[in-house]
Amino acid sequence: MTYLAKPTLHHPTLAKNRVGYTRRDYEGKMSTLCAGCGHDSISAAIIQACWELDIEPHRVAKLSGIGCSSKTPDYFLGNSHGFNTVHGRMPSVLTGAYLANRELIYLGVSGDGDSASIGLGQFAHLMRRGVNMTYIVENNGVYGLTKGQFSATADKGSKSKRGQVNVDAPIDLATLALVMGATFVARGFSGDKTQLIPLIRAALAHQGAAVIDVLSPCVAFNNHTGSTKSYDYLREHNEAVNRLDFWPPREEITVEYGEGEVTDVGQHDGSIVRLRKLHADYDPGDRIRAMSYIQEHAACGEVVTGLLYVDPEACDLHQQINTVDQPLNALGASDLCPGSAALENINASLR
Ligand SMILES: Cc1ncc(C[n+]2csc(CCOP(=O)(O)OP(=O)(O)O)c2C)c(N)n1
Ligand code: SF4
Ligand SMILES: [Mg+2]
Repeated sequence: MTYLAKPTLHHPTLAKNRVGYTRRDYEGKMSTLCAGCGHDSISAAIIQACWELDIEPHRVAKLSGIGCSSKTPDYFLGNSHGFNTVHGRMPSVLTGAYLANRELIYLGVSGDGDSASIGLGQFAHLMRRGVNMTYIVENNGVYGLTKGQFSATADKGSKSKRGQVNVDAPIDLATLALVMGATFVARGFSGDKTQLIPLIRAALAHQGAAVIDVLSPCVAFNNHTGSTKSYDYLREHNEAVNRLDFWPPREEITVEYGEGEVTDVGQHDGSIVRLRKLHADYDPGDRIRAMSYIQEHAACGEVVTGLLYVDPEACDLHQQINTVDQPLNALGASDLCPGSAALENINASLR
């Protein structure tokens, strides 16, 4: 039941992060999802990533659409701001919130139905505008909440639980994010938290549009033979192109690797993404090659995961449209409405 809160009492010896919170302070209510649902593993990875990054929970705004995936923000970061929007409309609400207040850390959580079916237009425009946020798609290839219809990410030829064959071509959200201009694009698997947690940490630190398409099996409707989004299929066909380590600006890099095995990518805020290559020919700095790489491997039934593309020089929406630094609710009436003389000046400058 969604109203079930977890007990707030913490064991006094629980480890605290630098800002004084235990991992449990990043949890939410009890999950009501099916036992074994991939989405719950993603919630756990978000909790771990935010705790490790020493993010103060009240600095996060989590937004979602409609679906089992979009319900999950209730199950993590219970002390953060939250907004559960209409189906497929999270991107525009997130954009508005970000324009009004850039001081929060924006986390969008959505499903493949929410983002690739009803919300496809919203998804595309969010990417091309460079909104500074982390967008996690919990991708199971079906509409889990409405009992397992194929979504637009279901592979052509894959089978439903009742044996129906999907005849439509799939939409690959990582490729679409690349085409539309996202500056951090990754793919993960809910069954591989070792890969997923650093991806979430790096995405949260990225100053631009960051997307992680996380394959997240639906155990109730899409975990059978013939499905290409089941645990078994994803374990067998997962091709990780790299492994990631991530250090925030203030942390000293302590892990050593042999020369030639790793590439360090510095992000705007001084944080470092360290990539260990697993595929010698993969370059996450090459947007065009990333698209063809994903598609070439998809054609052989392989699911490419890891950090697929990053632009460390990303420029975000506020920079592009040159807005004021302060949140709009901190501006006075005279700033928000500077009067007819100011309007006259603007009009004159446009004549
Ligand atoms: C405007 C509108 N149309 C349809 C629905 C019904 N509906 C609810 S959730 C959903 C699909 C959810 O699929 P997805 O985003 O993949 O989430 P999942 O449940 O698989 O995690 C649909 C079609 C709705 N709530 N609102
Ligand atoms: S129906 Fe599928 S997506 Fe929804 S909670 Fe159950 S396993 Fe997860
Ligand atoms: Mg889904």
